[in-house]
Amino acid sequence: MAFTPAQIQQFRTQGYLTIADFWMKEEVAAMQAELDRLRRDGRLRNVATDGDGKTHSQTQSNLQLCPMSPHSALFRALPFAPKVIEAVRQIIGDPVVLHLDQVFLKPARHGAGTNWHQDNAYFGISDPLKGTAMWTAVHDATVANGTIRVIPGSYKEKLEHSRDPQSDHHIRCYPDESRAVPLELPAGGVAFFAYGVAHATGGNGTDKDRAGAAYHFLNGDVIGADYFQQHNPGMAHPVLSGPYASDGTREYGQPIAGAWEREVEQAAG
Ligand SMILES: O=C(O)CCC(=O)C(=O)O
Repeated sequence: MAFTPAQIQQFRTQGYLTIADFWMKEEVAAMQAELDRLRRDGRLRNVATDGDGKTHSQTQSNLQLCPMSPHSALFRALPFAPKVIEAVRQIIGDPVVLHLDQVFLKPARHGAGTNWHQDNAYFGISDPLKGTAMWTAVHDATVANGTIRVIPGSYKEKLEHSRDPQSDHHIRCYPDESRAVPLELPAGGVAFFAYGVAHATGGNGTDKDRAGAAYHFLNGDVIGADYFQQHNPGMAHPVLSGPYASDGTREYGQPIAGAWEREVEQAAG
C-alpha cells in the first residue's frame, strides 16, 4: 500500500484523495453481511428529523451506528488491517490513533443525507490536515444514491456551524455548494478527507440501500493527554502506529493482528 507522490500532494493541497479498489471483493462482502446483521439486530438508529432537530422523521431515514467497534468484531478489526494503517500513516504521519468509527446507512427510496460539515468543528484539532476520515463505500456510491461530496481546499477555512435541523444531534455549515465535487466510488472504494474538509452526503431515492463506513484517525502528536476525556470518551482509541502501538493489547486487552483477515474469511464461510 503506497500512495504516489501526486496522491499525497493532492491530500496536502485539496484535503482529500480517493482509491477506487482499496478493499477486495471478499472484504466488501464481509462488511455488507456484517452491516445487515447489525441492522437486523436493531443496532442502527434513525437520526433524521423533520426540520426541528428533534422530531424523528417517519418518512426519511439516516441510519447511524456510532461507534460500531463495541458491537462488531469485524468493524473493530478493520482499522488494524495493515493496509489501513499504512495508508493513514502516509497521509497524516505517525503516531496514528483511531479516533472514531461509525456507519451511515441510507435505505432505498427514503435514505436521508448527512448535511455539510467539517469534522474539525466537532474535533477541534490544531492542524486540520493532521486528522483524516476514511470513508468506505460499502455499496456502490453514485451521485444518484447520494455519494459523499467534498469542497476541495476547504480545510483552509473555518466555517461557521449551527445545529442541523434535519438530524437529532449533528451540526452543519452552509458552504458554497457550487465548489462541491462528488466522489463516486464502487463498493470497496475509499475516500480519505482531512478533518477540515467540508463534506456532505445526499438522499438515496434509488431502489437499493447505500452505506458508508467512516473511520476517523488523527496524529497523536497534535492532541494533549486529556483530549479523549473531552472528545468521544467511552470508546477505545487504539494507537495504531509509532512507538506506543501495541496491536490493540493496551486498549482491548488482546492482540488484534490477523483479526481482520480471520473475520473476513469467517464471513466467507
Ligand atoms: O456517510 C455519511 O452520510 C456521512 C459521513 C460523514 O459525514 C462523516 O463521517 O463525517
